[in-house]
Amino acid sequence: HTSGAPIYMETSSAPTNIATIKYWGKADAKWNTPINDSVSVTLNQDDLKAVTTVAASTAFENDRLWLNGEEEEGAADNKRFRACVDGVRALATEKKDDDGKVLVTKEDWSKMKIHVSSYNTFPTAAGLASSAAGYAALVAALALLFGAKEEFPGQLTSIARQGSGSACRSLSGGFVAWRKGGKKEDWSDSLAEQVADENHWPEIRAVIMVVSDAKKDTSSTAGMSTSVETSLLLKHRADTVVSQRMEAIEKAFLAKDFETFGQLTMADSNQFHATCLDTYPPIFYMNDVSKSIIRIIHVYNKWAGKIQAAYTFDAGPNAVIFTLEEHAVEVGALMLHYYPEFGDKYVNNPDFEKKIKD
Ligand code: 2P0
Repeated sequence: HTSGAPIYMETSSAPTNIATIKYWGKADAKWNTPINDSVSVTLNQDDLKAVTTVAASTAFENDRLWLNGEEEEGAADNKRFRACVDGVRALATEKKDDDGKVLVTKEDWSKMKIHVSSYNTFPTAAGLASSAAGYAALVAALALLFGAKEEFPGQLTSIARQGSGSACRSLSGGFVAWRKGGKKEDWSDSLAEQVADENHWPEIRAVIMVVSDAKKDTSSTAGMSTSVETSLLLKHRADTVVSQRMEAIEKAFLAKDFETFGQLTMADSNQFHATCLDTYPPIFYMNDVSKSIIRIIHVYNKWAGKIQAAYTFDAGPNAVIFTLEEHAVEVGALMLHYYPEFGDKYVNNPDFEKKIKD
Protein backbone atom coordinates (compact mmCIF):
# COMPACT_ATOMS: atom_id res chain seq x y z
CA HIS A 1 0.00 0.00 0.00
CA THR A 2 1.09 3.56 -0.50
CA SER A 3 -0.68 5.62 2.15
CA GLY A 4 1.93 5.00 4.83
CA ALA A 5 -0.73 4.10 7.39
CA PRO A 6 0.34 1.24 9.67
CA ILE A 7 -1.09 -2.26 9.33
CA TYR A 8 -1.90 -4.08 12.57
CA MET A 9 -1.87 -7.85 12.31
CA GLU A 10 -2.48 -10.92 14.48
CA THR A 11 -2.73 -14.68 13.88
CA SER A 12 -4.61 -17.30 15.84
CA SER A 13 -5.75 -20.84 15.30
CA ALA A 14 -8.60 -23.02 16.52
CA PRO A 15 -9.18 -26.76 16.27
CA THR A 16 -12.40 -28.33 15.17
CA ASN A 17 -14.73 -30.02 17.62
CA ILE A 18 -16.85 -33.16 17.44
CA ALA A 19 -20.28 -33.02 19.05
CA THR A 20 -21.24 -36.00 21.16
CA ILE A 21 -24.68 -34.50 21.86
CA LYS A 22 -25.65 -32.85 18.59
CA TYR A 23 -26.85 -29.38 17.68
CA TRP A 24 -29.55 -29.66 15.03
CA GLY A 25 -32.23 -27.01 14.58
CA LYS A 26 -32.30 -23.27 15.09
CA ALA A 27 -34.55 -21.49 17.58
CA ASP A 28 -33.78 -18.06 16.12
CA ALA A 29 -32.22 -17.81 12.67
CA LYS A 30 -31.23 -14.16 13.06
CA TRP A 31 -29.21 -14.79 16.20
CA ASN A 32 -28.22 -18.30 15.11
CA THR A 33 -29.32 -19.98 18.31
CA PRO A 34 -30.22 -23.65 18.79
CA ILE A 35 -33.36 -25.49 19.89
CA ASN A 36 -31.28 -27.65 22.25
CA ASP A 37 -28.03 -27.69 24.20
CA SER A 38 -25.07 -29.60 22.75
CA VAL A 39 -21.63 -30.68 23.89
CA SER A 40 -18.42 -31.59 22.08
CA VAL A 41 -14.87 -32.80 22.38
CA THR A 42 -12.37 -30.27 21.04
CA LEU A 43 -9.73 -31.97 18.93
CA ASN A 44 -6.03 -31.50 19.44
CA GLN A 45 -4.61 -28.25 18.03
CA ASP A 46 -1.85 -30.22 16.28
CA ASP A 47 -4.19 -32.06 13.97
CA LEU A 48 -7.30 -30.48 12.50
CA LYS A 49 -7.38 -26.75 12.75
CA ALA A 50 -8.00 -23.43 11.05
CA VAL A 51 -5.24 -20.84 11.12
CA THR A 52 -6.40 -17.27 10.63
CA THR A 53 -4.51 -14.02 10.18
CA VAL A 54 -6.38 -10.74 10.51
CA ALA A 55 -5.01 -7.33 9.55
CA ALA A 56 -6.53 -3.89 10.10
CA SER A 57 -5.55 -0.63 8.49
CA THR A 58 -6.95 2.66 7.26
CA ALA A 59 -4.88 1.94 4.15
CA PHE A 60 -7.24 -0.89 3.16
CA GLU A 61 -10.15 0.12 0.94
CA ASN A 62 -12.46 -2.80 1.66
CA ASP A 63 -12.93 -5.71 4.01
CA ARG A 64 -11.60 -8.79 2.23
CA LEU A 65 -11.40 -12.51 2.94
CA TRP A 66 -9.16 -15.28 1.56
CA LEU A 67 -9.90 -18.95 2.27
CA ASN A 68 -7.11 -21.42 1.63
CA GLY A 69 -5.36 -18.81 -0.49
CA GLU A 70 -8.30 -17.87 -2.70
CA GLU A 71 -10.25 -14.70 -2.31
CA GLU A 72 -13.96 -15.08 -1.53
CA GLU A 73 -15.63 -12.31 -3.48
CA GLY A 74 -18.26 -10.44 -1.49
CA ALA A 75 -17.56 -12.51 1.61
CA ALA A 76 -17.09 -9.41 3.72
CA ASP A 77 -20.79 -8.56 3.27
CA ASN A 78 -21.79 -12.01 4.49
CA LYS A 79 -23.84 -11.59 7.65
CA ARG A 80 -21.93 -14.29 9.56
CA PHE A 81 -18.59 -12.61 8.80
CA ARG A 82 -20.02 -9.18 9.68
CA ALA A 83 -21.44 -10.44 12.98
CA CYS A 84 -17.99 -11.67 14.01
CA VAL A 85 -15.98 -8.63 12.88
CA ASP A 86 -18.44 -6.06 14.21
CA GLY A 87 -19.18 -8.10 17.35
CA VAL A 88 -15.54 -8.39 18.40
CA ARG A 89 -14.75 -4.82 17.34
CA ALA A 90 -17.47 -3.55 19.69
CA LEU A 91 -15.32 -4.95 22.54
CA ALA A 92 -12.10 -3.30 21.30
CA THR A 93 -9.75 -1.52 23.68
CA GLU A 94 -7.08 1.02 22.87
CA LYS A 95 -3.69 -0.25 21.80
CA LYS A 96 -0.64 1.13 23.57
CA ASP A 97 3.08 0.77 22.96
CA ASP A 98 5.52 -0.42 25.64
CA ASP A 99 5.82 3.10 27.06
CA GLY A 100 2.05 3.39 27.46
CA LYS A 101 1.58 5.76 24.54
CA VAL A 102 -1.77 5.23 22.80
CA LEU A 103 -1.25 3.99 19.24
CA VAL A 104 -4.82 3.15 18.31
CA THR A 105 -7.96 4.39 20.03
CA LYS A 106 -11.24 2.50 20.09
CA GLU A 107 -12.56 4.96 17.54
CA ASP A 108 -9.53 4.40 15.27
CA TRP A 109 -10.30 0.67 15.19
CA SER A 110 -13.81 1.40 13.96
CA LYS A 111 -12.46 3.30 10.96
CA MET A 112 -10.18 0.53 9.73
CA LYS A 113 -10.93 -2.06 7.07
CA ILE A 114 -10.09 -5.68 7.77
CA HIS A 115 -8.27 -8.27 5.69
CA VAL A 116 -8.62 -11.91 6.72
CA SER A 117 -6.72 -14.92 5.48
CA SER A 118 -7.63 -18.37 6.77
CA TYR A 119 -6.63 -21.90 5.90
CA ASN A 120 -7.70 -25.33 7.07
CA THR A 121 -5.52 -28.35 7.60
CA PHE A 122 -8.44 -30.62 6.63
CA PRO A 123 -11.08 -30.84 3.89
CA THR A 124 -13.58 -27.96 3.92
CA ALA A 125 -17.29 -28.82 4.21
CA ALA A 126 -16.68 -32.57 4.41
CA GLY A 127 -18.67 -32.95 7.62
CA LEU A 128 -15.61 -32.30 9.78
CA ALA A 129 -16.92 -29.02 11.17
CA SER A 130 -14.57 -26.81 9.20
CA SER A 131 -16.85 -23.83 9.83
CA ALA A 132 -16.47 -24.42 13.57
CA ALA A 133 -12.70 -24.12 13.48
CA GLY A 134 -12.84 -21.30 10.91
CA TYR A 135 -15.14 -18.96 12.81
CA ALA A 136 -13.52 -19.78 16.16
CA ALA A 137 -10.08 -18.92 14.73
CA LEU A 138 -11.52 -15.73 13.19
CA VAL A 139 -12.98 -14.59 16.51
CA ALA A 140 -9.79 -15.53 18.41
CA ALA A 141 -7.60 -13.60 15.96
CA LEU A 142 -9.92 -10.57 15.98
CA ALA A 143 -9.95 -10.62 19.80
CA LEU A 144 -6.14 -10.43 19.80
CA LEU A 145 -6.08 -7.72 17.16
CA PHE A 146 -8.63 -5.46 18.84
CA GLY A 147 -7.54 -6.29 22.41
CA ALA A 148 -11.16 -7.28 22.98
CA LYS A 149 -12.42 -7.27 26.54
CA GLU A 150 -15.41 -9.46 27.36
CA GLU A 151 -18.25 -7.85 29.33
CA PHE A 152 -19.24 -11.29 30.69
CA PRO A 153 -17.60 -14.73 30.53
CA GLY A 154 -18.28 -16.50 27.25
CA GLN A 155 -19.18 -13.34 25.32
CA LEU A 156 -16.64 -14.14 22.59
CA THR A 157 -18.20 -17.60 22.19
CA SER A 158 -21.60 -15.94 21.70
CA ILE A 159 -20.05 -13.90 18.88
CA ALA A 160 -18.44 -16.98 17.28
CA ARG A 161 -21.88 -18.64 17.48
CA GLN A 162 -23.20 -16.01 15.07
CA GLY A 163 -20.53 -17.08 12.59
CA SER A 164 -21.43 -20.75 12.89
CA GLY A 165 -23.25 -22.39 15.76
CA SER A 166 -20.71 -25.11 16.40
CA ALA A 167 -17.88 -22.52 16.36
CA CYS A 168 -18.81 -21.36 19.87
CA ARG A 169 -17.59 -24.74 21.15
CA SER A 170 -14.13 -24.42 19.55
CA LEU A 171 -12.79 -21.50 21.59
CA SER A 172 -11.64 -23.74 24.41
CA GLY A 173 -10.20 -27.22 24.66
CA GLY A 174 -11.51 -30.31 26.37
CA PHE A 175 -15.25 -30.97 26.75
CA VAL A 176 -17.33 -27.91 25.92
CA ALA A 177 -21.08 -27.38 26.28
CA TRP A 178 -23.16 -24.89 24.33
CA ARG A 179 -26.03 -23.72 26.54
CA LYS A 180 -28.92 -22.83 24.28
CA GLY A 181 -29.91 -19.69 26.23
CA GLY A 182 -33.05 -17.71 25.45
CA LYS A 183 -33.64 -15.97 28.77
CA LYS A 184 -32.13 -12.77 27.34
CA GLU A 185 -33.83 -11.02 24.47
CA ASP A 186 -30.61 -10.61 22.47
CA TRP A 187 -29.69 -14.27 23.04
CA SER A 188 -26.39 -13.22 24.63
CA ASP A 189 -26.85 -16.15 27.02
CA SER A 190 -26.55 -18.65 24.15
CA LEU A 191 -22.88 -19.41 24.70
CA ALA A 192 -20.29 -22.06 25.34
CA GLU A 193 -18.97 -23.20 28.70
CA GLN A 194 -16.01 -25.49 29.30
CA VAL A 195 -17.13 -28.59 31.23
CA ALA A 196 -13.64 -30.11 31.54
CA ASP A 197 -10.35 -28.85 30.18
CA GLU A 198 -7.98 -30.68 27.81
CA ASN A 199 -5.91 -32.10 30.69
CA HIS A 200 -8.86 -33.76 32.38
CA TRP A 201 -8.99 -36.93 30.27
CA PRO A 202 -5.79 -37.07 28.22
CA GLU A 203 -6.27 -40.78 27.35
CA ILE A 204 -9.21 -40.05 25.08
CA ARG A 205 -8.51 -40.55 21.34
CA ALA A 206 -10.43 -39.85 18.15
CA VAL A 207 -9.87 -42.08 15.12
CA ILE A 208 -11.16 -40.13 12.14
CA MET A 209 -12.16 -41.91 8.95
CA VAL A 210 -12.48 -39.58 6.00
CA VAL A 211 -15.04 -41.63 4.10
CA SER A 212 -15.43 -38.80 1.61
CA ASP A 213 -13.72 -35.45 1.33
CA ALA A 214 -16.27 -34.16 -1.19
CA LYS A 215 -18.34 -31.12 -0.27
CA LYS A 216 -21.58 -32.16 1.42
CA ASP A 217 -24.89 -32.18 -0.49
CA THR A 218 -27.18 -30.49 2.03
CA SER A 219 -25.72 -27.60 4.02
CA SER A 220 -26.32 -27.79 7.76
CA THR A 221 -28.26 -24.53 7.77
CA ALA A 222 -30.66 -25.68 5.02
CA GLY A 223 -30.96 -29.18 6.49
CA MET A 224 -31.77 -27.89 9.97
CA SER A 225 -34.40 -25.54 8.67
CA THR A 226 -36.26 -28.36 6.85
CA SER A 227 -35.90 -30.61 9.91
CA VAL A 228 -37.39 -27.97 12.23
CA GLU A 229 -40.30 -27.50 9.81
CA THR A 230 -41.09 -31.17 9.26
CA SER A 231 -39.64 -33.57 11.86
CA LEU A 232 -41.75 -34.45 14.89
CA LEU A 233 -38.87 -36.60 16.13
CA LEU A 234 -36.64 -33.52 16.24
CA LYS A 235 -39.22 -31.73 18.37
CA HIS A 236 -39.42 -34.67 20.77
CA ARG A 237 -35.62 -34.80 20.90
CA ALA A 238 -35.25 -31.10 21.70
CA ASP A 239 -38.13 -31.04 24.19
CA THR A 240 -37.34 -34.13 26.21
CA VAL A 241 -34.31 -36.20 25.21
CA VAL A 242 -31.36 -33.82 25.05
CA SER A 243 -31.52 -32.24 28.50
CA GLN A 244 -31.35 -35.68 30.17
CA ARG A 245 -28.50 -36.77 27.93
CA MET A 246 -26.55 -33.56 28.56
CA GLU A 247 -26.64 -34.09 32.29
CA ALA A 248 -25.65 -37.76 31.98
CA ILE A 249 -22.82 -37.24 29.50
CA GLU A 250 -21.27 -34.32 31.40
CA LYS A 251 -21.29 -36.48 34.53
CA ALA A 252 -19.75 -39.41 32.60
CA PHE A 253 -17.02 -37.22 31.10
CA LEU A 254 -16.12 -35.76 34.48
CA ALA A 255 -16.03 -39.28 35.98
CA LYS A 256 -14.02 -40.58 32.96
CA ASP A 257 -16.70 -43.24 32.53
CA PHE A 258 -16.00 -44.27 28.93
CA GLU A 259 -18.83 -46.79 28.66
CA THR A 260 -21.53 -44.27 29.56
CA PHE A 261 -19.85 -41.56 27.50
CA GLY A 262 -19.60 -43.90 24.50
CA GLN A 263 -23.14 -45.25 24.78
CA LEU A 264 -24.64 -41.75 24.90
CA THR A 265 -22.41 -40.57 22.05
CA MET A 266 -23.52 -43.39 19.75
CA ALA A 267 -27.19 -43.09 20.75
CA ASP A 268 -27.17 -39.36 20.08
CA SER A 269 -25.45 -39.69 16.71
CA ASN A 270 -28.05 -42.30 15.75
CA GLN A 271 -30.91 -40.09 16.89
CA PHE A 272 -29.55 -37.12 14.97
CA HIS A 273 -29.42 -39.22 11.77
CA ALA A 274 -32.89 -40.55 12.56
CA THR A 275 -34.19 -36.97 12.66
CA CYS A 276 -32.57 -36.48 9.25
CA LEU A 277 -34.49 -39.47 7.92
CA ASP A 278 -37.62 -38.13 9.65
CA THR A 279 -37.17 -34.83 7.80
CA TYR A 280 -39.40 -34.47 4.74
CA PRO A 281 -37.94 -34.81 2.16
CA PRO A 282 -35.37 -36.93 4.02
CA ILE A 283 -31.71 -36.04 4.36
CA PHE A 284 -29.04 -38.76 4.15
CA TYR A 285 -25.63 -37.90 5.48
CA MET A 286 -24.28 -41.40 6.17
CA ASN A 287 -23.46 -43.73 3.29
CA ASP A 288 -22.94 -47.50 3.12
CA VAL A 289 -19.35 -47.23 4.37
CA SER A 290 -20.53 -45.15 7.35
CA LYS A 291 -23.15 -47.78 8.17
CA SER A 292 -20.65 -50.63 7.93
CA ILE A 293 -18.37 -48.76 10.36
CA ILE A 294 -21.29 -48.67 12.81
CA ARG A 295 -21.71 -52.43 12.45
CA ILE A 296 -17.99 -53.10 12.95
CA ILE A 297 -17.89 -50.98 16.13
CA HIS A 298 -20.88 -52.79 17.64
CA VAL A 299 -19.32 -56.19 16.86
CA TYR A 300 -16.02 -54.99 18.32
CA ASN A 301 -17.69 -53.82 21.55
CA LYS A 302 -19.58 -57.11 21.82
CA TRP A 303 -16.32 -59.02 21.41
CA ALA A 304 -14.64 -56.82 24.04
CA GLY A 305 -17.55 -57.36 26.42
CA LYS A 306 -17.81 -53.62 26.98
CA ILE A 307 -18.00 -50.33 25.13
CA GLN A 308 -14.43 -49.72 24.07
CA ALA A 309 -15.08 -47.62 20.98
CA ALA A 310 -17.88 -45.19 20.10
CA TYR A 311 -18.70 -43.71 16.71
CA THR A 312 -20.31 -40.43 15.87
CA PHE A 313 -21.23 -38.87 12.51
CA ASP A 314 -22.01 -35.24 11.72
CA ALA A 315 -23.56 -33.73 8.59
CA GLY A 316 -21.53 -35.99 6.32
CA PRO A 317 -20.38 -39.61 5.94
CA ASN A 318 -17.09 -39.33 7.86
CA ALA A 319 -16.74 -41.32 11.06
CA VAL A 320 -15.17 -40.14 14.29
CA ILE A 321 -14.48 -43.05 16.60
CA PHE A 322 -13.72 -42.24 20.21
CA THR A 323 -11.66 -44.71 22.18
CA LEU A 324 -9.02 -44.69 24.91
CA GLU A 325 -5.27 -44.63 24.31
CA GLU A 326 -4.90 -48.28 25.33
CA HIS A 327 -7.24 -49.37 22.50
CA ALA A 328 -6.44 -46.76 19.87
CA VAL A 329 -3.99 -48.86 17.86
CA GLU A 330 -6.36 -51.83 17.97
CA VAL A 331 -9.29 -49.71 16.75
CA GLY A 332 -7.12 -48.16 14.02
CA ALA A 333 -5.90 -51.61 12.94
CA LEU A 334 -9.46 -52.94 12.90
CA MET A 335 -10.53 -50.14 10.59
CA LEU A 336 -7.50 -50.62 8.34
CA HIS A 337 -8.25 -54.33 8.14
CA TYR A 338 -11.66 -53.63 6.60
CA TYR A 339 -10.71 -50.44 4.80
CA PRO A 340 -7.03 -50.60 3.81
CA GLU A 341 -7.58 -47.75 1.35
CA PHE A 342 -7.79 -45.31 4.28
CA GLY A 343 -4.25 -46.30 5.12
CA ASP A 344 -3.02 -45.77 1.58
CA LYS A 345 -4.63 -42.37 1.46
CA TYR A 346 -3.94 -40.88 4.85
CA VAL A 347 -1.53 -42.93 6.98
CA ASN A 348 2.18 -42.43 6.36
CA ASN A 349 1.39 -40.95 3.00
CA PRO A 350 4.09 -38.39 2.15
CA ASP A 351 1.81 -36.56 -0.31
CA PHE A 352 -0.90 -36.14 2.29
CA GLU A 353 1.59 -35.11 4.97
CA LYS A 354 3.11 -32.57 2.60
CA LYS A 355 -0.34 -31.21 1.78
CA ILE A 356 -1.04 -30.73 5.50
CA LYS A 357 2.32 -29.04 6.08
CA ASP A 358 1.86 -26.73 3.06
C1 2P0 B 1 -22.90 -30.23 15.84
N1 2P0 B 1 -23.56 -30.04 13.44
O1 2P0 B 1 -23.40 -30.12 16.97
C2 2P0 B 1 -23.87 -30.57 14.72
C3 2P0 B 1 -24.00 -32.04 14.52
C4 2P0 B 1 -23.73 -31.01 12.40
C5 2P0 B 1 -24.28 -32.21 13.05
O2 2P0 B 1 -23.16 -28.00 14.19
O3 2P0 B 1 -25.79 -23.06 10.55
O4 2P0 B 1 -22.12 -25.60 10.77
O5 2P0 B 1 -23.37 -22.60 10.91
O6 2P0 B 1 -24.94 -22.77 12.85
O7 2P0 B 1 -22.63 -25.24 13.22
C6 2P0 B 1 -23.21 -28.18 11.91
O8 2P0 B 1 -23.85 -26.98 11.90
O9 2P0 B 1 -24.38 -24.76 11.50
C7 2P0 B 1 -23.31 -28.72 13.25
P1 2P0 B 1 -24.62 -23.21 11.46
P2 2P0 B 1 -23.10 -25.58 11.88
O10 2P0 B 1 -21.66 -30.11 15.63
